[in-house]
Amino acid sequence: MLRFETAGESHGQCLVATLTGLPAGIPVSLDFLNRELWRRQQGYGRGGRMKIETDRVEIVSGVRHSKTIGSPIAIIIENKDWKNWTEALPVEDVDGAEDKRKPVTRPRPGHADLAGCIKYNFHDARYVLERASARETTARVAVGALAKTFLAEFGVGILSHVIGVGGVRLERQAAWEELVSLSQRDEVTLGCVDADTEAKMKEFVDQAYRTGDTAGGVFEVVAHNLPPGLGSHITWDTRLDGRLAQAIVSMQAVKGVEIGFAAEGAAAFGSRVQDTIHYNREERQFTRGANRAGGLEGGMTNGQDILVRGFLKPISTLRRPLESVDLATREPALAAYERSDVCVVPAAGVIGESMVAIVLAQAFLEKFGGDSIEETRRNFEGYKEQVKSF
Ligand code: EPS
Repeated sequence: MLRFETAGESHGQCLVATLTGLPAGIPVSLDFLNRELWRRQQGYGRGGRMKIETDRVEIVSGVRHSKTIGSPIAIIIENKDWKNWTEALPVEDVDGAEDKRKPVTRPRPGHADLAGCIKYNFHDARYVLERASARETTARVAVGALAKTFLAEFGVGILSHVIGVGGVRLERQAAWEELVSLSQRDEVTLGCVDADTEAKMKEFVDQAYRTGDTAGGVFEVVAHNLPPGLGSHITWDTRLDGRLAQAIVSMQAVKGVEIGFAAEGAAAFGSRVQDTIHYNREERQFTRGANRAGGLEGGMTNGQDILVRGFLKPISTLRRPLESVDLATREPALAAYERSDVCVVPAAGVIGESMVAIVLAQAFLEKFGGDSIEETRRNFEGYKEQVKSF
């Protein structure tokens, strides 16, 4: 079973991730992992923190001579900002530490602050926000990059693009090649494949900047070249659609998820929604009339591209703060503001890719298993033969 965990706080020493269950023999490129971390840091609307950090992985176990060795992989990503927080967040209490705290007593509507304080019996939201922060997603992206590396061995690619910012929507489908070239860009604006739409998205973000507000949006993750039959229809918790939905909604600020054209489908007649089935005799292959199901039927991959969309609410830390209550005085007060991003939809797309990659790598290993990449490959090739001669 492939599993991962993250630890680390936004202004602590570092972020940590462990990934257990990858087969031995997968070639690992630190350049690729770091490039993925770089992609997560980009986008028009990112805040001051991204000017401080240059995220880079340090792998401390599980990879030797550029290959996985089967043992748990442990990753560390340094927080450069930690040097500004060593006195405010010491591990060991020392004399005078109390005065150096940076308490947050005016919870931000929409953030974890208030619920977390009530739950953990804190009267200062500092510890809650330190862990709830989307800084944690740096560790997810590092793990996701390893999952992508594993899947790439079998020709599977996972990329994303931004299809909505505020009220602006991309009105067409993007081709896989467009996502590939988007991912290779060295400058990221809003991660949209269409220049005119992206310009309108930028205007929306500018408006948020001008008014001390924030902007949400929608990203789409596409998983390309998957074999049919990952996941299963037989039990609720093996259904791949459910597992992908959980992975996407677990991301900070994501409030909704859509697989395929779910919202459109709910408003249309059934005859217009299902992807008709055809057979190409020459290629001896089943083909489909469309991909409205987003590559998943009955909780299994059907061989078409997986399409998963995440709906991101606007970030809850506002420069022009909303009404709240001071936890100490219980008097009305404006919510806390230190600094924040204005829009993070392109970064969320990269995180979404990582979450999808991790879930698909899990499903892949459930089906094909293997302690070494050679063993996984043999099992995979055997299944491919079976599918071909079906
Ligand atoms: C983030 C780092 C954070 C925020 C953001 C994501 O840094 P800081 O809190 O020091 O500004 O920029 O986190 C949030 C949006 C949030 O609500 O906590 C990052 O590395 O992505």
